[in-house]
Amino acid sequence: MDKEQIKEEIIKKLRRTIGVTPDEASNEDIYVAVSCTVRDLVMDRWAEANKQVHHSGNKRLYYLSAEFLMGRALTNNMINLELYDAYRDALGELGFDLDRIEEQEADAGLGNGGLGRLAACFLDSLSTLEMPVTGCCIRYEHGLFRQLIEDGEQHEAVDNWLEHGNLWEIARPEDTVEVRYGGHIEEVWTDTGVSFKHEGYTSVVAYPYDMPVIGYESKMPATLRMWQARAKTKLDMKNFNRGDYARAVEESALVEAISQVLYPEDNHHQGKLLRLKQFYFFTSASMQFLVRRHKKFHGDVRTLPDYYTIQINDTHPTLAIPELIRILLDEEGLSWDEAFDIAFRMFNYTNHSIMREALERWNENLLKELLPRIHKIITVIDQKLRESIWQKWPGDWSKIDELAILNRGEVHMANLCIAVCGRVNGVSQLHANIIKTQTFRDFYVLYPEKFIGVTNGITIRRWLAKANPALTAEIESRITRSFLKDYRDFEKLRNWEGNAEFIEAAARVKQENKERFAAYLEAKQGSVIDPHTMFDVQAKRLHEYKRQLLKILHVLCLYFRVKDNPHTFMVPSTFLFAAKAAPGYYMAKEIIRLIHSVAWLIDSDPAVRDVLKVVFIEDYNVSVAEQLMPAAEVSEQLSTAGLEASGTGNMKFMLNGAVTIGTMDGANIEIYDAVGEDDIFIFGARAEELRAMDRLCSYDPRAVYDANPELKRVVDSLVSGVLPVASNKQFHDIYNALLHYGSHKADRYFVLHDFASYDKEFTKLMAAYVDRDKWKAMSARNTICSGIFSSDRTIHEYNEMVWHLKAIE
Ligand code: 26W
Repeated sequence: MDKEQIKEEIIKKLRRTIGVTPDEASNEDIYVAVSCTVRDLVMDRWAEANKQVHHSGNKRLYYLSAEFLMGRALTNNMINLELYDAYRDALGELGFDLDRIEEQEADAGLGNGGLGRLAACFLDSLSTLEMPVTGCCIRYEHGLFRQLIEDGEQHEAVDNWLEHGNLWEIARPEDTVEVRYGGHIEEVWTDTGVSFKHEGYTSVVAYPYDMPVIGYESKMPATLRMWQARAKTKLDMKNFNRGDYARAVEESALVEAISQVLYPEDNHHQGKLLRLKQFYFFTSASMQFLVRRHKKFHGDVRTLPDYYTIQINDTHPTLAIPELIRILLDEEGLSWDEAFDIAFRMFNYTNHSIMREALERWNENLLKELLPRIHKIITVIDQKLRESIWQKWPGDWSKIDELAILNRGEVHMANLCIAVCGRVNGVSQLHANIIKTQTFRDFYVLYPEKFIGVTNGITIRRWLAKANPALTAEIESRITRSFLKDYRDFEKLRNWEGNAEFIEAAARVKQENKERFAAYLEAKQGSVIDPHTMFDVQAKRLHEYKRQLLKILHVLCLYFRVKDNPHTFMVPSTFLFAAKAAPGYYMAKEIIRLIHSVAWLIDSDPAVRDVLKVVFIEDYNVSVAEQLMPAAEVSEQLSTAGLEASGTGNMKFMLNGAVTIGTMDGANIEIYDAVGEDDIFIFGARAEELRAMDRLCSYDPRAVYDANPELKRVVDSLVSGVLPVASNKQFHDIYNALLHYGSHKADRYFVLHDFASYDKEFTKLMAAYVDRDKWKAMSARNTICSGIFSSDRTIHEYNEMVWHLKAIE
């Protein structure tokens, strides 16, 4: 389509779908009309592609994930259809600004953080690589909460992303399935053996909506299938007729609660019944649908593994395994051996966190009561696993204790995954090694061939072409646009390494992006920042292991230095924080409060506020990240070594030319390998050092504190009264977490330990920053070396090692 055709189509949609003329249309009307025209184009390709997969018998990936953090669709789709410029011009001629139109769309915030955003990037890459995939998740009525800051504290408001409807989804009533909970299992004996009858259950309707996700110039859009929970009958007429209206709708409300809301805990497992219902809900629906579709096109369930491969995104969708086995046994009449064999060939599992509190374990009785048949199947898998453990380590009960699925009244989901899945992967090289040598050490002895590492990636369509069009233009004018389709072409940028013109051009773009971001932030929340200061950014979920605390304590340290000595060397800096804390995570919320307190302290001090500024960016989400990444100059990646599985924000910053200051953790290590020691700032203890300290209980934070007067002053200020706080509430709990508790538990995340090392490296970073030519070259080199972090490369590796899909011709 060209500009004129686009104008025509938009006007037609305005008239026919909305009933307004262009001169009467609001931004929202235009958003709807424009989206409909883009959707039409996506739909055409989607229909063709799905038909081709069904008939060609190409293998399809089912990517099961409790979260898909999609963000907005409209302009991303335009870019991937290579129609962005045409649309922008067409709209301009109609008197509309595409940037304003874009803002009409609510973010699809169906995820917490890294795991959910990774799933979204994967769909874009899979489609770009023309590989067939269906992502399966829950259609949460409310995604991740909106963050409000009042008096420096986080409050939560409900996310209403569906309020104005969702143009990107299509209901598929014909694919509705039923999911059953509770009840009991009757054994029925016949001549041919035993079969099982589920009785007394409660059923929930799983109602699907599909969203097409189109990659760059793709003929194979991905499908995101979102399941909504519905009651079989909305209204219980018996109660209604008796006049009991509340009771009449009560049951349906209870049922529909299943897809009401995304749980906001990240990296922290709590065994809530509703959450277990959610997980079974979408995995059961997805497996029933998969089997149904397979039978429709290919007949025999025994050939399932030839047509489908399934990826389990962390353990949340684990119940898909016993659910598929249940369908094969109870509904398709296969034997245990046949059903197991099929499951063993279809499932794979990605681990995303080694934090103890992230490992999912469910109370066995809870699971048994909610899902009696699934429990029974898990018992049989557990039995099989125990047999292989016993064979490997005869007589060693401690191994069984550690590796069994059912143990001490709990169901260990990771163990179930590893027992059944063909491949188990970590998400960075370090993380894959930790999994093999620590977290799942004995499993690695039992099944060495299963364990692999596939380093995460990010889609360069969204995180470069969409977020940073100016930098994209500079790159494209040198190496053409082909890298958007073929990630290997990004390497051509290496020829521009050290090229003064490219370096200057990238620096000019960075400055413009900083200015645009400053304007954006002022409009968004009234914060005024100076685009001529250094933009230093830490943006990620708030978690103690990510150590936002280390950063803010260091800012306090800088504050005291400037205050004591106005001539101290200091790069005028803006420290930007963006982070949501889980609503029930007290320490994380305290850290948000502290960041605001330090911001106020500096703002109120004329001696310091011209060189230092702290701003907390409210309500961080995908769309905010798209504005932020291109403007960042310093990327803060401070996690305690060994605890950040990969990180993907680190890659987004690098791609956009920010220089990393970070620990040797997760993918930071691979960023270091890619860019080389001169263009990154590495600090802090290594993972092995910290492990040794943990093992020997040799870390003494108080000794660190006593030995460093500057650090002591900073820590003391948490409780001394110098920090401005609402209602006189100081920061005793943070202070105590650093110094007190039983000695072995104080400063669990080694903040004080790494403080001096961070400070030293930050000083080096500031020296590099003022050497303008040097810094610009560093920044450009970070972009140039970031090609391996394309999620297209990640998908390529999964495909070689795990899925073996064929691209559609
Ligand atoms: C059950 C509670 C719970 C909820 C979410 C446990 C664990 C999670 C996620 C797996 C946490 C998560 O998002 N992990 C992040 O995954 C990213 C993608 O692989 C990595 O880049 C991050 O390092 C990792 O923290």
